[in-house]
Amino acid sequence: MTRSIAWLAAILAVSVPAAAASAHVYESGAVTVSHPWARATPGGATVGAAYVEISAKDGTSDTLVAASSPAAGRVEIHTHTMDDGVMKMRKLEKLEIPGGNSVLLQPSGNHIMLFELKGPLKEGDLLPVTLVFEKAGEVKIEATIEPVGAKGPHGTTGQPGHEEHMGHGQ
Ligand SMILES: [Cu+2]
Repeated sequence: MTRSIAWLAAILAVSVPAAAASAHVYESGAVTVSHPWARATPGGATVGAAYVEISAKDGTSDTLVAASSPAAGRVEIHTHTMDDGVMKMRKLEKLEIPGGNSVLLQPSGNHIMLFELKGPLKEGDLLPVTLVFEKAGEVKIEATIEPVGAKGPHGTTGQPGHEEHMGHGQ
């Protein structure tokens, strides 16, 4: 019940172009997922990546345990590690979200990896992704698809800030 209201609120929030910076935030249980975005994929690429900011309320914690998307055959939680000076991706079985903290998934860091894309991710589209948390359960989000080389959501150049960008225009 609470979750469906939050989901509805999120839909309403992203559908109002002039919405304030609080738009594009999804809440479930103690977990908040903010500013999901993905990079457009070039040509015939069949893999892509999506990024979000996840936080858990003070005094709680949760764990991201899985992800899926109707746009991809398989979705994994990934991290990057340096191995002899070479960046490598490694699958994570889970990603802890400590209470009172915010975990940022971003290029060159933790990310949501999409395999077997059913089509290219096109700039300006929305990519539906379902995140599964141990306690909060499923959180359905829609990632804005940013240009191929984007470093952050909505035309920012890095961290998804909370004040500096305008409405999301969806
Ligand atoms: Cu990856």
